[in-house]
Amino acid sequence: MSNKNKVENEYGADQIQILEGLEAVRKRPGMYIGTTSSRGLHHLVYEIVDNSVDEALAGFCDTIDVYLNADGSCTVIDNGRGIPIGINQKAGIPAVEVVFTILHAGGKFGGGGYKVSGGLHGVGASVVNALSTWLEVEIYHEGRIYKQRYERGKACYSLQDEGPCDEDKTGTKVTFLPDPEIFQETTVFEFDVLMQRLREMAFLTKGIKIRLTDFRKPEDHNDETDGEWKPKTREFHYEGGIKEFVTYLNKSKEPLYEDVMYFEGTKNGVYVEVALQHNQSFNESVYSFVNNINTPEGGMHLVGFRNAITKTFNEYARNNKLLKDKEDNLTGDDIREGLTAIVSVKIEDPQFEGQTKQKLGNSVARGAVDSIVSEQLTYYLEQNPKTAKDICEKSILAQRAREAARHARDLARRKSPLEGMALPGKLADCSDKDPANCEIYIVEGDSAGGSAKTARSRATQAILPLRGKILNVEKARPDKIYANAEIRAMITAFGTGIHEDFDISKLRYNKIIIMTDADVDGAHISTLLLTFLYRFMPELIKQGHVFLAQPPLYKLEKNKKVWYAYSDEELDSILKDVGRDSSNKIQRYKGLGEMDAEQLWETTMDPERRILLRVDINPDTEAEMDLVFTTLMGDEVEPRREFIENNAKFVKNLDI
Ligand code: TSJ
Repeated sequence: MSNKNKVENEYGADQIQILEGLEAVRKRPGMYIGTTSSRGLHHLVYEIVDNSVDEALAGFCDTIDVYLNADGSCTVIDNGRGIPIGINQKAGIPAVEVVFTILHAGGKFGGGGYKVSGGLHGVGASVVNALSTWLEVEIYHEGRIYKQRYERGKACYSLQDEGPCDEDKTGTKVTFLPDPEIFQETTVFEFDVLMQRLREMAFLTKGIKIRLTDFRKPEDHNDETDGEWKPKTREFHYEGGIKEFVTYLNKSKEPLYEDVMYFEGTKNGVYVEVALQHNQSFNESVYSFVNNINTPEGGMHLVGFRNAITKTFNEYARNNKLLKDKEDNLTGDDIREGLTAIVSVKIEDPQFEGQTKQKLGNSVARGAVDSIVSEQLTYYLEQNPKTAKDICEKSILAQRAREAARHARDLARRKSPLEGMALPGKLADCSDKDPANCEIYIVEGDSAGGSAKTARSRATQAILPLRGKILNVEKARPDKIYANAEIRAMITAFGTGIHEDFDISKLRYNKIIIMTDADVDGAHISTLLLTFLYRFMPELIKQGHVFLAQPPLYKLEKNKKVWYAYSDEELDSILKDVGRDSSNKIQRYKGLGEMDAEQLWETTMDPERRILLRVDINPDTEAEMDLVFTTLMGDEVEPRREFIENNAKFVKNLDI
């Protein structure tokens, strides 16, 4: 080693807690990364990038590059100080080797600033190393390059001085190849999945520049694309941070006022950032983060935020006579109607609670968010009376509509099958009483509904035909939504209730299957239905109960034999096999209605033969899913057109 004289940069040796060897990680990877599915695979990248983000938060790095390499490996490079290379006193090896080979509790080295990688991942670089076939690290420090390689967690050689580099170049480069022995489902990184999360990280860390570049060529590329192929690259850089995140989330909605409010401060060791803007819709889209990781179940920071805005707006409305003395206070729900907000806190030692360990438990965060938001929002409202009045007036309208909605909802609830009331008349229910065996097809149109009723397996398959246009819940007032017959039919049939009354244990069907025509109108109806489910019963989607049926696009007959094709590619390949000639009459299905009951059963409903797409939400980037639905269903036509043109992305969110 040629770096003996560079050991002055010693740090935190004793604070690294050596817990156990990397063998344990390989034996039980799920214990360390939650899952070895595609989600776990992508967490490896986030884990490495988190380290660079920490370096940026400490003020020493402003650019992070992520490469997806042609050999399936992933590279992360930053321009920070470089992982320290000095000998760690306790372990007797360079600090960088400690980072990669010893399972540590994370956290403490580095000192100063926040070690933000916590929460669900934040397991450390050693876990990534343990789960990689190989990993290489390069450190650029004082004009030299230091390198080490590991295989399945074990160092291949001790840290090497690889020679000179540019004097003022500093940073860390890590390249790793996920081990297929561990990630048996898939070891292929998805550009779009990484892009969403890296964009989110860039929003959450204002000023940082994060680039993602895909050097992988499409496997089945042909000669035409060969010559002009270029790596795909995206760059994310937001000086405004979460303020720009809110603008991004509201981009396909109509803002109620121009400004995005932004509040920031540190109290009792908690760094708090909040950005918010109301839009003309009726949905609440508030997303909370702790140390850059989203907290779908909220927790103390969210409680503090809600408390602060409820209190502050009521105070403002009273003081300015927007609420009369005899009128009721606005509720939190009233004020949050049409609110898009990001609540982001950074805290030294986050405690996660709840069933899925995603709910922030530190009560110090409640007080910090409450006091910073209350103080700065009060000041903002005083300085911006027009905006303040617009928000109060919208909330007062919401308050009035809430009464009407509650009335309508009570009616819907009383009709709930669980309270012994009738199921919707047009529902053809199944006879099996165990929900685990049961599924419900939501079918567009009476004629297709009729075929489906004939075709179905009566014991386990229920059919609910829906008539006419489905209400767009992105645009309608809550009272109108609850009064809608189709919506009420679905709510009563599913049995779970909605919003805060939602109870998954009352679900009457294990699978909810949306079956629409395989054309543009059918896709539109599917998205309307998905939007309803996402806004009213998101857990149904999150817990994997919602599916899209896949009716075939073509039927091909030749010599009394029949084939069905579910895509143009499939039709081509069938034609290749059976031969394309005048004796086959290809039929293109324009709608479900063109199929008789038997065909519908064979192609779309028979559990043995059908294809179902499971609708899924990436829990790592939930806020972005909100954007998918608002883009598809919102007021602005242009983003929707763009989105539908680019609809491969949407299909990516579906799993077979
Ligand atoms: F994951 C990882 F550990 F492998 C990793 C760490 C991967 C990548 C791409 C970058 C990093 C990383 C670590 N970037 N920057 C740092 N910085 C430090 O580790 C560091 C440097 C100096 C000091 C100091 O006190 O002088 C402290 C720290 C934590």
